[in-house]
Amino acid sequence: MIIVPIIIFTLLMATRELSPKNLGKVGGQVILLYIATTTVAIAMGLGMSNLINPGAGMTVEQTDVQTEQTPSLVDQVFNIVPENPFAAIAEGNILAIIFFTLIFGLGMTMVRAEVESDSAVRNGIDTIFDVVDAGAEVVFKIVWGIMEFGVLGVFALMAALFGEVGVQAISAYFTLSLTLALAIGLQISLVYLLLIIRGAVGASPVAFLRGIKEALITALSIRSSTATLPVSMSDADENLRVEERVYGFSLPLGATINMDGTSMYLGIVAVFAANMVGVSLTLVEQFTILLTALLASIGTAGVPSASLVMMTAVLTQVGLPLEVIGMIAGIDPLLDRLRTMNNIAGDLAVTTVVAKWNDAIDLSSGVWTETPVEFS
Ligand code: DAS
Repeated sequence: MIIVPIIIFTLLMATRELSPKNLGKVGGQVILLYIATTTVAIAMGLGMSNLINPGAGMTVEQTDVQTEQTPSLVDQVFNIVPENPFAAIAEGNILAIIFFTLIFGLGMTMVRAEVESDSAVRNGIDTIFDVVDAGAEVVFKIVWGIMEFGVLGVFALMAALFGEVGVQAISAYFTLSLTLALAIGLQISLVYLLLIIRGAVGASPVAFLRGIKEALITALSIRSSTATLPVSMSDADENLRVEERVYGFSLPLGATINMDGTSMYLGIVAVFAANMVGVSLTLVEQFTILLTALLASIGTAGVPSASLVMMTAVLTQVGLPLEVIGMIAGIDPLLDRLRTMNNIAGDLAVTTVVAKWNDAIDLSSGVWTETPVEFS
């Protein structure tokens, strides 16, 4: 019920941050790197899933697995552009809805930047964005209501699952958690620490970790990127010595649209759901999952368990049963902490390298000069 409103309101809200005025050189670098690290994260998650195969061997019979042949890769890409956006909404064509919403939102920010400040058009666009912000609040309220009562449903689904497949469910939850933890470990160590901090910035990955420690601990404990933002910004300013002209744009944007841990999880759960219903995903379907997870993660809110909501978009796109969301919701508070920590680490790693490229970081002060005592 809530998938389409969530996508439309949260994505339009996210595009408000992408106004052309801050899409200068720094903004462009930040957004391109956010898209790149998120794409790698999803590929890392899918790769790890194909290795570990979470949920395999625990086949539960499902009634609504849509067996219709997924369109070819070329058709999938062409189908992203809807012939009729309203028909796409009516049909629940998630990728097309996401695409049109992003284009419409970017159109609004571009028109807003071009017209006079007091023109009726600009006021109209501000009104639309205000309505969208209010709409997003209403939709989140509905989601929380669903999740409040959904706890009973989660209990029932997990009880039924354990009743149906017995202790195999425990191994399924274990492999799901292991897949996510390993993918996050690789993303943080290889992509952020080795490639970005050591490679592109030429600084000590250990110093970087010391510098963002508070933000990571906050993310682990409150599972909300948005609520961690003040800590991320103070770490960037005081420890990483990044100038505000970079982190003042990159971190609020990152908390809104850059969620590497979340997007990776969306891909992993899609493979988990496919394994649970005995469906093997073709490469085209996995590419569709990557694309949907990338676009859906842009719209995911930085609040606790936001993935569970956006997961509906990814599973719907590839015709997998939504029941799996209820089955894994019980362990989500644990996995959400890891995802949120990854989301924050990704925002700060990209912020650091963009600051380096724009001479907006002082690598001769803050954590960069302290000898890492506990790691020596
Ligand atoms: N808890 C979300 C966040 O704040 C992440 C998620 O649900 O995946 O980033």
